[in-house]
Amino acid sequence: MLMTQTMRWFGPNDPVRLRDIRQAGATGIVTALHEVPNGAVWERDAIAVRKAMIEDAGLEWRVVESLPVDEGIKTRSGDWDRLIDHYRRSLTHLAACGIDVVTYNFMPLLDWTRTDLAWELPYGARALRFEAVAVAAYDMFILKRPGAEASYSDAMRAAAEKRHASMDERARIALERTIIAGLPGSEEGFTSPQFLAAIETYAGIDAARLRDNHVAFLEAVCPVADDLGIRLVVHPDDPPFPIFGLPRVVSTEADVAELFARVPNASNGLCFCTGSFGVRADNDLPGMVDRLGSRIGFLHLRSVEREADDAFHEADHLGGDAGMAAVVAAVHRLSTCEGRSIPMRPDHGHQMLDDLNRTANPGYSLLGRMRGLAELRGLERGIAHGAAS
Ligand code: DNO
Ligand code: MN
Repeated sequence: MLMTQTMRWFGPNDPVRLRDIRQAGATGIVTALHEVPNGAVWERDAIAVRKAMIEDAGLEWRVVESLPVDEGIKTRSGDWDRLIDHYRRSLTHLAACGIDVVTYNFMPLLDWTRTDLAWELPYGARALRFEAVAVAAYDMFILKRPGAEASYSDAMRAAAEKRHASMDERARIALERTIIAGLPGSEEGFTSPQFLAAIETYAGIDAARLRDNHVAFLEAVCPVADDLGIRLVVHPDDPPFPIFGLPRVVSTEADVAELFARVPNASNGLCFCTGSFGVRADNDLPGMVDRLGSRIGFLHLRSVEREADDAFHEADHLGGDAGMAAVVAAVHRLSTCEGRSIPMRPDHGHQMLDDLNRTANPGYSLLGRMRGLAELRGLERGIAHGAAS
């Protein structure tokens, strides 16, 4: 069984059009009702209209990414019951429209985080990059988060101070925006004062408490998802370690194994994102595919290259540190064994060729993702052929 090739589409406002995605060779679309505010119900009619738009372009709405989990659920505060009721209703409406894979994440406040959206590669394409020292510089000297110093080693503090001193006002504002204004697909964006206030809402929520809140969410929605035949797949933390003193609890194999042990429902699944897990050298990616197997309902395939000092940049899909051939071989074993075609997307791609002169969502321009998809497709075909001959 080969993977189902999909691409993310941000809806009618995405400069990348459905017909472009079709030409790239994908058959499936991954999208969300991005216009619906966090915590509100996705109405059945709105889902059906978006689905028809996708089908008119000859594609299938294969996966939802994301059905946002409101901060009130993550902090388990305020109108938790009402938010859970909304989540269940949205799932019911999605199932009624025939959509059965729903992605979410449980990262406090920030979704995926980068510090540079246009980092030039030696051959002229541009990549997304994360540098912990830039985050520390922003945290201590621009955001001025109370107690921030305690989050960093002496060496990191010194490097961050130097980095901050080397930036002019424009660079500081650009860094602030890159980190907290909200990358594509993020559910929220902040200004620095808003971000400081939001961090306060996590006072007293440590990793253990966040895990409990995650379990409480799953215990409330998984029985409904089980009945509906929906797989809820959690996207791992990106990057897979705490930032801004906020806990992150979906970063390692042990984290997700614990989640599946505590909530064994069939609907409790994983979006296996190689670019997120792969930032940590201690995550054994092919081994995770082997061991987490049936829990994996969706694949994000891309690679990162780890640099010194907790920095990384997004590498070519078959390059970098992911070891993509071994990952895809493990996926092939899994799908062959279970007889199911797992949806995948090339996750992000480099900005390259004509896309360097076009505006698109960072990480989500067409040509780099098309290149990634083509390489992954070829890799999988080769592996399938080798396995069959
Ligand atoms: C970034 C994405 C994430 C992902 C969410 C899922 O490119 O992988 O924003 O969609 O974390 O909820
Ligand atoms: Mn991902």
